[in-house]
Amino acid sequence: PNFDEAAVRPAEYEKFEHETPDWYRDAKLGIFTHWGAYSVPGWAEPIGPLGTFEPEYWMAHNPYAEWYFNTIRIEGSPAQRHQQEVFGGADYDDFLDQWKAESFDPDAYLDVVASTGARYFIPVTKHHDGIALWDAPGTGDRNTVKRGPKRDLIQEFHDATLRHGLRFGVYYSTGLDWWFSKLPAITGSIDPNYRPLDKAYADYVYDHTIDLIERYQPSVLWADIEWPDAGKVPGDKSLIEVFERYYVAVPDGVVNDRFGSTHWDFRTSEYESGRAGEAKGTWENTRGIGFSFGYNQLDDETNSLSGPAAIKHFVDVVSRGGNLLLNIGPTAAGEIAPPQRRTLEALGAWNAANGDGIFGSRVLPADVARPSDDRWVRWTRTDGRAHAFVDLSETESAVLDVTPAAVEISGARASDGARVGTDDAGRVIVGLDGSTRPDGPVHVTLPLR
Ligand code: FUL
Repeated sequence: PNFDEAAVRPAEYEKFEHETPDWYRDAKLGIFTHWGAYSVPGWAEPIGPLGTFEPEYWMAHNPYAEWYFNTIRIEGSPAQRHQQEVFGGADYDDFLDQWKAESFDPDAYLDVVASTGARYFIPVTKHHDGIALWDAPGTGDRNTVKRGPKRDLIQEFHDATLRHGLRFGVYYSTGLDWWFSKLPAITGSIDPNYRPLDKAYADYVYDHTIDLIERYQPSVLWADIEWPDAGKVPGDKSLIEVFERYYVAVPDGVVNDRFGSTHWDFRTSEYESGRAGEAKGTWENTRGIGFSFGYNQLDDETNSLSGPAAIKHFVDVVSRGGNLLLNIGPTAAGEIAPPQRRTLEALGAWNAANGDGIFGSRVLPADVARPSDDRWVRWTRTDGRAHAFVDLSETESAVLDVTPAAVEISGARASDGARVGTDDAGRVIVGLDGSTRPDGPVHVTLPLR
């Protein structure tokens, strides 16, 4: 969820305003990873996407498997019954010890990530369950170095990410920590009663964030559910100091909008939630391949993005000036389940062929060409060229709504399997070239005048 737009930003944060670095605007695709003790039960009801349910219903039937520790504490929830039937109502922390990460090879994992064409990778370093994936200060033995996998998973992800030539970022749950705070389960909207706002928690989050910055110099700081209120105001261990130190350590780093109404380099939307903010400035949409971020054994082809659907979602986001942070939820062993793997492979194959019209692109102004949903068409712009992406999976051809004077129609080129030409009325038509349907939108390039 996003922060309250109406809140006023304290003046101390104004000094952080600056242009978003080009690397982030050019990157377009990031890969997220939610991996934790919750990946052991790996169970949630795949009811649908965030942003389409009332909060009370959402929480009792939460499709986010990484929320398992919350959902099983809601009386009468199907997850609570599941926890009773399958695990005899055992403690959540037993999952930390059962989590072995036995098949996890960070380089093999980053091979998959890099093959999608993604330019940055962001693992969860601590989710709302409070378990750190590195030896975080003050966590005692409740981290993956001391228990469960017995590995510094963030260091391993970090090193493999850099070896693969990608930017490394971190997700850290600033706003919720169900271990530190011992607050009751969240049954409706995440109002401040459910969030630890006190100075002790603010200091804890500060120490963790500074430790992440010092150890891993992350190019992205991805907070969630706000910075604790007591740490937002000037003083010892404040968020102001975090930003000061962060931009010194990582001058071209970026931070998301989930610290609160303080400062951000980019806004976030999540599935269908917060999409109104996509119209403004730099933004990133995030979602899982299914309806969960953490691995959910009940997510399958019927409720997950197919390869072509993921490609269309990605192209749609890029055409409107956004980045996509697409999530992988590996199994507790550290494997990527086949429905997710197939989607990532399809996205990667399509990007390898068509990415020249995607990565580094910008929004094409509407006076040059217009998108369409009837016959699905999206546009981008790179140096001197307009790019149309046309879904021909259910139709033989589509008309491009392009201003003739703005492009050189005679210079139009279509990707393999498609052809482009004009009809008697001078309209630009894209059609299939032969009978095989491509695994994603076809790509037409038009020189800009
Ligand atoms: C949300 C969290 O509550 C989800 O579990 C997930 O981490 C998503 C990216 O952000 O706010």
